[in-house]
Amino acid sequence: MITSSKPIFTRRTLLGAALALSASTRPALAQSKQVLRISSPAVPDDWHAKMWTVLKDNLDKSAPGQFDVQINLNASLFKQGAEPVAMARGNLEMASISAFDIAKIVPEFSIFTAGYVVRDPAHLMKVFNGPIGADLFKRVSEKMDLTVLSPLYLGTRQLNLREARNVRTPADLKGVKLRMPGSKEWLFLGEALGATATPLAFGEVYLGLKTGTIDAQDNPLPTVRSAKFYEVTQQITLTSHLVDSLFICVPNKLWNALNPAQKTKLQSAAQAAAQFNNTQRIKDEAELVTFLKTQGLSITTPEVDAFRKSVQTAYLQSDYAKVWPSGLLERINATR
Ligand code: KDO
Repeated sequence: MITSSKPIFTRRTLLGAALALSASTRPALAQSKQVLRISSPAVPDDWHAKMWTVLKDNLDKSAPGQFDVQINLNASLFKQGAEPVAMARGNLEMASISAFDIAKIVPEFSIFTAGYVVRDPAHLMKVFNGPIGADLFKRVSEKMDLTVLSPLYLGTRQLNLREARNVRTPADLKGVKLRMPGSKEWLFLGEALGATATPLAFGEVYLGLKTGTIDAQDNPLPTVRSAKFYEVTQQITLTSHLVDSLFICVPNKLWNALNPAQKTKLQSAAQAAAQFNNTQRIKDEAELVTFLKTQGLSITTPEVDAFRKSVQTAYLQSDYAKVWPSGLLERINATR
């Protein structure tokens, strides 16, 4: 019961009401901006984390006031690999999705999870920016409800061992606990390399190497640098087993709601981000062997042909290859 004779609307309540009013008008203003929540497991110092700022700056310039880009790194918003489901549920607007995560839903995509198929970054971009990419991205749209805005080069994956070891062929990795991201597609690659594949999220790899719960991990050299794996490992073995890719995606629902000018601007911002990442990453890959040597790591070159043979045989005999569309491997090989 109100017993006071004071007026109900004091200065404070008026101020409160004014604030509440401004808060209630805020969503309406925000609605005119398309929110783009981005989630990535990448560490801030990695090029494929920094590329999101390139995308944001690009959009702020080309479409001022139209997009609200929110960058979440270190898997702080969604755990690694959970991004496609988060986008399907409407909880995430943008991510760079791995071929391994796409292959879970679009099985023919597993051709890009197989080691020693893509030759180098130029081959990768030619394949995905040409008719092969167009066909496969159509499948991604149909089966995952995602629009691929741009492929990008994650780097060429190399072995990185906690302790120095003579690794010439896959047989030399027998019993080595090689950390791979946690899905059967990744584990298959680890086993094909001759190791005992052990699933672990990216964010736990540094500690795993430090404490010895894993013996090795595989990642491109720029990631070895940015995630500081060189601090807790002694050797890089240049197997170059996977020229790895990611795909910048948005949900179809979001894409279809944009007007044609916004579509063009969003796609070119994604392409600019990917281009920035690719350029920096390729430059880094050429220079990092020297850097890693100065950090005390030994860099060894194995019999790459022995690894290639083992990995290719494993894939060709697997169920993965059974769903590769007839002629696709040949078309990829013939892309120059
Ligand atoms: C990794 O976990 O080893 C991996 O390189 C897999 C990639 O698909 C990608 O998720 C990447 O991590 C992260 O973006 C962190 O660099």
